[in-house]
Amino acid sequence: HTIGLATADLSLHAPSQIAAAIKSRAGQMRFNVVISMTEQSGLDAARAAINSLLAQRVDGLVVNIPLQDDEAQSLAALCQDVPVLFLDVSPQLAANSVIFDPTQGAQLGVAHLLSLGHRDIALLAGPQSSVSARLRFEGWQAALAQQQLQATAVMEGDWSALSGYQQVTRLLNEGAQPGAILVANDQMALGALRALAEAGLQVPGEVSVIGYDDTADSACFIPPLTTIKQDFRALGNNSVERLIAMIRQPDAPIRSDLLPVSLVIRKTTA
Ligand code: IPT
Repeated sequence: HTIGLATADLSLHAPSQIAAAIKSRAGQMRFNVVISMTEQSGLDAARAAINSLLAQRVDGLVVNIPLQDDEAQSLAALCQDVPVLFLDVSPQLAANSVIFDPTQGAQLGVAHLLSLGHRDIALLAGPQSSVSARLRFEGWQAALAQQQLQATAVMEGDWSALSGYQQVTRLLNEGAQPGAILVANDQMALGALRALAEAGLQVPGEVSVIGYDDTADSACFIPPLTTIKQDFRALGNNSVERLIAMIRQPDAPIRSDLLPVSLVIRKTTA
């Protein structure tokens, strides 16, 4: 039996760790995994990836590509009788999905900074073409608004470390110096740490930084990164078990599972 994994760019840390976790759980359950990767965002690239997996006669599909609701619906229709499970869609979508709770993650980050007394908070969001990036960004803004606060600066990167470095360098060059930066993923936080170090700013003494993901390397950043942990191993286990259950019981009702995230406090916040 074979599972098809259609995935976002595996040069990014989160999708590659998710793919590793899926591969490892599938192996334990005696399923093969074939992978099709998209380098571009958008519906056409996702459709091509899924078509290539369907042509290989997979028994079910896991789709870890950011998709709008209408895009996910049309791809689910394309799969016809082959069960499909989405990992990067909105929790509102009526489709089979397993996703990390984006609202909880955003709230945990804001609450941590507020508890440390921060009020001057900048946001470094992920690419707004991605549903998860948007939900994290909106979650931050909602959590700040609850305390009658607004972000003092808003930046957007493309998930890469380099984009985090460039965005924060630009912010600092404009003369801004926020007390804290909420970053939508650990890779961009890595770039932000470099920008702050080059500007001679102490983390966390002068600027606090929170990441998002808790990828395997984040505990080894300088300083070790405080972040929102998405447990990729749990997602791998959960999604493989769900998909195999869907393969065995094709007419089970549609279900959207929300996985909790957690705050990991290390050395970049004070
Ligand atoms: C999401 C990561 O949090 C982010 O860092 C980036 O790698 C992105 O994937 C790539 O699409 S995790 C996803 C399951 C929402």
